Formats: sequence, structure tokens, C-alpha cells
Amino acid sequence: MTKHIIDAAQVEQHNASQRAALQADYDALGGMLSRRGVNIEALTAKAQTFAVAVPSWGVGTGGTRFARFPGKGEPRDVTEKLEDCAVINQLTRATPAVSLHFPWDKPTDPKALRQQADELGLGFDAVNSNTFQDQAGQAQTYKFGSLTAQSKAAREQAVAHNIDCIELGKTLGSKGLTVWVGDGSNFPGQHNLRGALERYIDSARGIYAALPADWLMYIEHKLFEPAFYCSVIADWGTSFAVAQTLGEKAKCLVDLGHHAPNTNIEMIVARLAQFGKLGGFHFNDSKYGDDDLDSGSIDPFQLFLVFNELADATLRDSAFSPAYMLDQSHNVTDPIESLMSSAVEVQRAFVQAALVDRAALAGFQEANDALQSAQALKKAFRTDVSPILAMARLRSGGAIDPVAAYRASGYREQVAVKRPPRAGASGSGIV
Ligand code: PSV
Ligand code: MN
Ligand code: MN
Repeated sequence: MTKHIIDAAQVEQHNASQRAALQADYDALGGMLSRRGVNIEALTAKAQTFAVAVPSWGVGTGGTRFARFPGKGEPRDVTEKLEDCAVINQLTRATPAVSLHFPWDKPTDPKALRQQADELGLGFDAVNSNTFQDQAGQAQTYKFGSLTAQSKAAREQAVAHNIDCIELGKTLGSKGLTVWVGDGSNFPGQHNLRGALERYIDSARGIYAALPADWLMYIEHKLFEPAFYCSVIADWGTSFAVAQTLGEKAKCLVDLGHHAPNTNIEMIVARLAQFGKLGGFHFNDSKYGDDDLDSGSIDPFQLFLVFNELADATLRDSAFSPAYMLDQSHNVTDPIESLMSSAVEVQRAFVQAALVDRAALAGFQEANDALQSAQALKKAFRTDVSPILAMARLRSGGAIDPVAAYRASGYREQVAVKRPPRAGASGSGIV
């Protein structure tokens, strides 16, 4: 039986106080949707199937390149991170898996970690490798790159680390490896642009060869940072070419924050899905760059448009199921609250996209009726599906209002006592 971190009676008490109001809102929305020919019960059941993985690194307070201000009761190790992730899933019922990052989360006893996750009702999503930082005692530096470094020894070390991640992931029950490298250059001429990508592909082949048959390798692109002139895997085109070159088990991972402002990300999603290379997402939001803000906090319409493409792709191929993960960094909020809010916002976009009247939309498109086509999308986007999301949570055993239930539980205050503040309030926290 799943061990609940927050007393189930407290969640029940919270739900009891909100149940009548929710039912009234749900009935009103159900009536409105039925006049549109939509069955609210089917949508609620669909919402209950939604899942997005939580990044282990998201439950700590992040930082900027200037400073990190530690939060109260931050998890000190991977076991405490799992406890926080379990709280997020207990209250939202939308985050049953955790995405680990090695070596940050390297467990001393992987089997024990898997058992802890089992007890908390959690599984492990893709594991992430880290060759964008040097670790203590490491033989080769990544200062001038990892998988693309000029130094053969550095490249080999980076490949070996990725293979270690696969081995650890196997013990944990993970089925994927996400590879993001910060490799690139800061000056024109610093790299031979083609040579760097050739070295990347050569290294990536070594990792790919170690993938178990039922694993996927997710290649994550990012326009810039830490490299400011060129990144080796800067865009979806490069990521796509690499994935094609490596083979069936290599797919592209789209982190929403890894594009230039105003990039049409939903079109990237449509393209990658069309050619069978859309592997998964890191959801977050941004205004300027890789801001790692909470999902849906800046441009919820873009998130909806991404899910509109995903809904279209699912209609064309029912087996289509990219991996959904959050990737955020929290500086001024409680990370648990932010991750719960983000999970709900991504789930909201998923449900709103299911509301699009696809037959009507196709008709407007065929008739070249641009205005009504846009309105068909807006109609779904403007529908406040909050009662559906709350009812889905309630029926799945979660909280009607996760943030309110979390605050009422006093969890943060309790862990603040158990987990004293970490030393050092400054220094670069950005990764
Ligand atoms: C890089 O900016 C990134 O988005 C990659 O997913 C990393 O693994 C992650 O952030 C965590 O720092
Ligand atoms: Mn990411
Ligand atoms: Mn990022």
C-alpha cells in the first residue's frame, strides 16, 4: 500500500470543505459542455489518465547565475527529494514518476531507492546525464566540451558517464536517458562547426550502443547557454538529424525554454511528430530564454497550441506517447507549490486540447475560413476546465485545491525542522 507523506485524513478534511462548491461548478460546466455536445464525464476520465514526470532537481530552490537563496526545508539528498515528489503526486495525482539527474542524485543503494519509490507510489522516468559540470575527483575537465571535446579522453569519460547513467537507470526501472550537453563555443572560429557535430555523433553512437532494447535516448537541444556563440545541439533540426543518424531508439526532446523568443514551438512539435522523432518534453515557461519559469505562467496559449498538435498526432497514431516531464527552477516560490501548479497547468492544456471540435476545425480549414479556424481553437482554450481537473484529482484520491491542502498540512514547516538550512547562500546555482 502506498505510504502517504501527508496525513490522508487532512486531505479528506480539505476536500470535505470544498466538495459542495466543486460539485456546483462541475454541474454548471457539465451543462454548458453538453450543449456543445461534449460529455464532461469522458473528459474527467481522460484528465485522470494524464501524467507528467517531476524533475528531482526542481524540488530544491534553484538560483540565478548571481546567487542562490536557499529555501526552508530543502531536500538534502535524493531520498528527501523523493519525499517531496511524493507530496506533489499525493495532492495532484498527476505526477507518478520522477526524473533523476546523475551524479546529483546518485544513490548509494539504487535498489533501496527503488524500494523507497515503490513505497511512495512513485516510478522513475528518464534519467538525465550531466556532463556540463566537472565533478570532484573527475580525471578530465569538461571546460572545453564533453561529448564533442577535442580531448579524446574527455569524450570517453563523458560517454562512460552516460553508460553509468543507463546502468543505474536499469536498476531503478527507468526506460530512457536524456542527454543534454552544454557543448559549444563562445567565439567564431573557436570550433570547426562541422567537426564538433561529427565528434558528438561519434560519442553518441557509443552511448546508443549501450541502450537496452526497450529504452529510448532523448536528445535535448538548446539554442544557447552556456555557449554564447554556437551550441553543438542548438535546434530541433540538428537534434532530428542526430536522432535519424543514431537509429530508432533515438528521439528528440523539446524543452519549451530552449528556443529563441517567438519561435513557433507547436510547429516543431508537429514536424517531429510527423516524422516519428518526437520523444518527449521538458515543460516550463519563459519570456526571454531558458527562464525555467512555471508552466503556463507566461504563455498558456502556447502550451495549449502544443497540446493541440499532440492531440492531432494522437488521433493519427493511437500508439503515439511522448514522455512528459517538467523542467523548472524556482527562486521565489515554494518548489512543491510551483511544481504542483505546473503539473495542473500542463494537465489543463491537455484537457483543453481535447475540447477542440476537430471536425468543425477541419471544415473551417478546408473552407479557408481563417477566422473561424482560429475561433475554434480559442473556444477550447477559453473554456475554464478547472472543475474537471479538480474532480479528476478528487476521484483519483488527490486534493481539490492542491496548494491550499499543502499549505494547510504544514508540510514545509515540518520538514524545515528536520532539514536544517544548507550552508552557503551565494554562488552560481544555475545549470
Ligand atoms: C539545460 O538547460 C536543461 O534544460 C537540461 O534539461 C538539464 O539537464 C536541465 O536543464 C537541468 O539543469
Ligand atoms: Mn531541460
Ligand atoms: Mn534548460
